[in-house]
Amino acid sequence: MATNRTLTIIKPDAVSAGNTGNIINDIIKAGFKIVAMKLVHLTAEEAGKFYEVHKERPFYKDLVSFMSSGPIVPMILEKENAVADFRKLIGATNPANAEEGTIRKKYATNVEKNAIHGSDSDENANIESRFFFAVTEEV
Ligand code: IDP
Ligand code: MG
Repeated sequence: MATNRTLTIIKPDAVSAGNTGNIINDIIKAGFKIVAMKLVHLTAEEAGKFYEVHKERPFYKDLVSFMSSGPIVPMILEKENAVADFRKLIGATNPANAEEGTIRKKYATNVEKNAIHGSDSDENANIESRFFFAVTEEV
């Protein structure tokens, strides 16, 4: 079942570099509507919980430290085919492999500090939206 919402996070590297406004502009220009948004600074424990699926990966510890290093901007976005279309808009995990014009190509520094998160499935869009927001309906 395809839903029309996804969860994104503008990551600490992009927020601290002053790219929040430009990234939000790209998201809106691509046809996404912002349904919820806030600025929050996660503790290491909270960041660890958000990325729990990656806890066996070699980069987990660094990722948790990076994601709790400064403020981030999570948002729930709405658009037809939101999850897949948003993954396309942000580009590959490693900006070196990201297509021209994608958010990661434009704003990411490297495979870890890659500017932005996008849910990888409708199920995770729901779980991740509930992590940050008091969502009462199916995302
Ligand atoms: P995704 O964000 O494109 O879905 P995932 O594989 O789910 O990529 O990884 C989650 C996050 O972990 C990435 O966005 C990136 O910040 C970080 N990451 C992924 N692979 C590596 C790596 O090989 N080295 C360091 N950090 C990584
Ligand atoms: Mg992922």
